[in-house]
Amino acid sequence: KNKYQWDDPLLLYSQQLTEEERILQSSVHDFCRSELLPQITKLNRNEATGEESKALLTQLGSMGLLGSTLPTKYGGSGLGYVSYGLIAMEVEAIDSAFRSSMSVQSSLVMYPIYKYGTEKQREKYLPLLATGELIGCFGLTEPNHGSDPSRMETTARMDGDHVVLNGSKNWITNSPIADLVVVWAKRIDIEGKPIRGYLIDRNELGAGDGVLETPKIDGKLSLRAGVTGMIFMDDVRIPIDNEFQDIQGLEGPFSCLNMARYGISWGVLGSAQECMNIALDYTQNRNQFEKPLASNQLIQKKFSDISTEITIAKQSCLQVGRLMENGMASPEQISMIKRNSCGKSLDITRLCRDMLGGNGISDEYHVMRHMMNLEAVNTYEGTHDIHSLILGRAITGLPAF
Ligand code: TGC
Ligand code: FAD
Repeated sequence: KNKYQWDDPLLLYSQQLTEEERILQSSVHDFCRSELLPQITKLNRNEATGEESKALLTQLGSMGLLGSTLPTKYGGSGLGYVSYGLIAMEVEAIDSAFRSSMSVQSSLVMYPIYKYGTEKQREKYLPLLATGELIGCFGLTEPNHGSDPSRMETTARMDGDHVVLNGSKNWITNSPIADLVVVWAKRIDIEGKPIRGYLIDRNELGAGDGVLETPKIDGKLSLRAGVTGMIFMDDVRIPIDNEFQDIQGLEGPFSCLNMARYGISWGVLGSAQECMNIALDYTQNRNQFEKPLASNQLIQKKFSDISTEITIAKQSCLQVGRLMENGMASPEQISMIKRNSCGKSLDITRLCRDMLGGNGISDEYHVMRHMMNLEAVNTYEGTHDIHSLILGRAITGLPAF
């Protein structure tokens, strides 16, 4: 009889990863435990400042974790999508805000510059983004338009060889500390598919180039170890070269979101696995009614459910990652795993919080911090229900938006 490995039930780690992927996963795991874990409770308790968030990105950059799928020529690490997923999982096992910062920099800023920028922009920005010397953000969501970005109100107006941007964006990860702002706006002179992407280099805006403000949003009860803000643009004037070429309409932002949603699908399983491990240790060591909590049937059923969901979810992420590496993945497959991983992981963190009893509400045990983080992760990059509707449209052929 083959021995069951409760910590790798379907032998994903031992049999389905390449040697390089296993080594990478193990080294990122060690880095996260030694460098990131010791910071997290204090950062979360006090809400991270901009300076602290910048320092985190420099740390991630020093390990080659920013833009890791991009070619080494541009400062990337030339890794495959499964490796990217494993990195996201290890980082998010510490905190979703850390993974968020990494996702935005890699998938929502470096990726569009790599895919849609000019060669000059790639050479100028990507290596500095890869080290964390420059920080970027991605502005799609607006105060009046979250799930329905096609109705965005931000405009782009041509002015000779420049573009003038007006509008506001809301809930933007890292906007308060961003040097580069990727922003999506509607060209008022174009009918049909007017949405275009723009790269605002904050350090190059001069006195007559309008006003760009990116205030921080205070008082978050989720992702407190990262900074989130707004973007206000009042006649912000940038060269037309900073409009992304060869991409029109919503396909522009959504092609970036595919990458980030995929990373989230792996990432949240890191949070779920971490909470399971903490709850397992806790219930094996805490006695009530003169026996370990873990010896009760109700507790064991919870662990069976949790382990099954995490294991099946990891397999689905691995399959989509391999399809991406072979150029065969569809956006709906990514919607399926983003929705499943986030919803299930959120439920798992709640169950784990419960198993820790009163101690579960203390930040020293980490579980409730993960639970609160996943409320935001379940909402951003397309809410759980929006991904249901994307899948529903693909199944029935009928859009329900
Ligand atoms: P729809 O008609 O479906 O599509 C419009 C055009 O876009 C194309 N498209 C895609 N292309 C590539 N990948 C995808 N996933 C795509 N989805 C759609 C589509 O083919 C079409 O192209 P074309 O050439 O025909 O024009 O557009 P819709 O307006 O009906 O879309 C509806 C819906 C609900 C699917 C969409 O709006 C949606 O996904 N809403 C959710 C919004 C969202 O995800 N926002 C995320 C903001 S960024 C963020 O949250 C970052 S958090 C970062 C962090 O901290 O980690
Ligand atoms: P709404 O669209 O108003 O939705 C509210 C509720 O209504 C949800 O439950 C939704 O599922 C439901 N709903 C909406 N439409 C329908 C429908 N047709 N049928 C049924 N139910 C529906 N955005 C960026 O552009 N860049 C970022 O970096 C970024 N970072 C973020 C960081 C954080 C911490 C958070 C919280 C958000 C971030 N976002 C970012 C924004 C995020 O993508 C949006 O919050 C998300 O897309 C949902 O939009 P909304 O908040 O406007 O909610």
